[in-house]
Amino acid sequence: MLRYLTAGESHGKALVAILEGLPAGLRLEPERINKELKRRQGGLGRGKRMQIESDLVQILSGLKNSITLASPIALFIENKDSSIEKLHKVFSPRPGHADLAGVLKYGFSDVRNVLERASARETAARVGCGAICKIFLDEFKIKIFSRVLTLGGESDYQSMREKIYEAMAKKDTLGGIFEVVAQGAPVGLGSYVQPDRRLDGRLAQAMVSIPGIKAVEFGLGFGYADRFGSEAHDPIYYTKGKGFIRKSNNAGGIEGGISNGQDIVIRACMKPISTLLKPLDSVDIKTKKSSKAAVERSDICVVEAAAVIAESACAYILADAFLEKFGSDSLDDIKLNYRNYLKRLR
Ligand code: EPS
Repeated sequence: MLRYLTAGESHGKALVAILEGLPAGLRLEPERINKELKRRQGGLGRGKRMQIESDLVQILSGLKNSITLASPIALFIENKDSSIEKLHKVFSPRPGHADLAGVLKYGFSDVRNVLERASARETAARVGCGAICKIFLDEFKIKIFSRVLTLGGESDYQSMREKIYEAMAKKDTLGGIFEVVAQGAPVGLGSYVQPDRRLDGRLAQAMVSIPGIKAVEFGLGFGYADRFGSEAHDPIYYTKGKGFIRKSNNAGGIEGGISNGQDIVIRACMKPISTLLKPLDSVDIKTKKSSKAAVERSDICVVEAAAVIAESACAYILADAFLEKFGSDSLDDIKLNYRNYLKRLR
């Protein structure tokens, strides 16, 4: 139902996105999108680039009087640092980045041709689209939150801060684990009937497509591996007022690729940023001689930002699955369909 494309290089003129498939009749104000863009720019361990950029969106199409027309929505986010034409060439690929695989794949002689688009700056455009999906989901009281669980192996705020300072002092970087929770999603989003319709599969793809994400789990996740089935699954009960209920949520809100009405709980692991101020061994792609990897201005840790991006990724997938189930042309029609569905469930 929904689709989006983004374009833009990290130090190009701007980031743009086209989001298509939203129904007519939804009120969109840029302030709400800007709030999400700002959240993405923050967090412990952000580098100097975020002092330069203050991402603000312009909505170029798809609206009249701030209301969606069901036509494609085009977003534009300007880069303050748009120095792409003046930036120096890069010859030593960074281990962990797209640099080496990218130059070999596309036949480039300058790693910059890869890193400009592979940069996580692209995620500003994605968050723009995700913010709009959040606004849509709000109409149905579906809310998405996130929190950082660990950072460099530490789990309380003070230790996380100290670990970041330690990484800074050592000229190193850090990753971590975050959790995204979607509350209020109805039973019935996604399907088991085809592999590509499974909601968890779709969410996993969206999570792992965020730069730096190396693992994802739902509910109990890897914890399922060492439990008996009797300890792992969520027993089903029924009460007249509430209908079918569970007293646990090990499934993380998804069974058989379908949302089951419980909170959808996703956790993801982000690797440490691959630009190191004390660089790892690499090879100069021109001379083929040993060298140290390129050092670019970078962040120390972006796990908090990744959690915000993951909220957006989750919002996009849930909005897509919602439109698939309840129609996608007019917000009023979708609301009627949704009310009817809830009535049938009761
Ligand atoms: C990034 C390198 C840094 C990050 C950037 C991702 O940019 P710069 O090289 O301009 O300092 O700050 O992230 C963003 C710009 C952003 O908006 O998140 C990289 O190489 O991936």
